[in-house]
Amino acid sequence: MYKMLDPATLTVLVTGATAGIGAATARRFALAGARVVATGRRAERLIALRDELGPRLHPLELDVRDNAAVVAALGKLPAEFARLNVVFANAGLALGLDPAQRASLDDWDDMVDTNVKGLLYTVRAALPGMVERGEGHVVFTGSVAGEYAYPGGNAYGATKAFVKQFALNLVADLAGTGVRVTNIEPGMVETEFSLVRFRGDEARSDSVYAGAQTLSGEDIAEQIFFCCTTPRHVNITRLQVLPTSQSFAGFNVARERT
Ligand code: NDP
Ligand code: 8X3
Repeated sequence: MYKMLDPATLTVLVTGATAGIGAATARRFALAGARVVATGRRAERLIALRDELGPRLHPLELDVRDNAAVVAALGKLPAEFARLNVVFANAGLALGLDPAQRASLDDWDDMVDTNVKGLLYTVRAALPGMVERGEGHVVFTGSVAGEYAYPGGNAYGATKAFVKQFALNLVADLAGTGVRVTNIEPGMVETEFSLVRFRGDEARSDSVYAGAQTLSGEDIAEQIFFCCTTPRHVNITRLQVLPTSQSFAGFNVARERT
């Protein structure tokens, strides 16, 4: 019988655990017996998760864009949560869908600060401990948007392309350390993602998912749980997960009017 890791032996940090994929992943691990440090900016949602899942979940209000806060928070985790085995750097967002020439530079800054720099801060703060202990797992939420271009994807897709390449370069750096790296690359997942992208416009957000059989946060959480509980000699470096109903549309050609 193939032997998976016992989730009860794992301590998991999840950034962006207040909604969507992160919340589902925090639940998946905690319900399987892992200790979970759940982070995000919305403290009341973290407290609700702790109330739901019990003391196995440690709520930690944290904005990943603030490196000093990330370093301080990870440096003073309670002893039972301090030895992280899994760091899921998931916090991220898309803002807007305008073409580059009309996109907001503030939105681009925010996406780079969160999806790129916040992810780097999280990893840099957590990595030395895992390398020292000779075992650990870094997991990112990349995206199909880091691989395939679409109109309006501009800076968002580029942040996810960064995540993909950073993950691969981490695999190179960490060879022989016992630390694994996985970039999970979802397609369409129905979360608060589009509500954030369209600044709370519910009708526009709903229209993204209308009539489509989407993935849920739970679908992605299950794949992450699988990647993290495979035996330690197995490293799933990239995993692209689409709804069965989603595919790629190919090239578009702008034509002169005849
Ligand atoms: P949600 O909007 O549902 O969740 C995003 C999470 O990120 C929230 O918990 C939010 O918490 C957190 N977050 C955002 N900014 C910060 C910040 N500065 N500091 C800390 N936490 C932050 O979206 P998803 O669950 O869909 O998104 C999770 C990840 O998945 C993102 O990286 C996204 O790019 C990626 N992804 C999503 C896909 C989709 O179709 N939904 C597909 C592919 C990838 P809070 O606001 O409380 O801080
Ligand atoms: C989220 C998927 O296609 O909306 O990363 O960019 S997409």
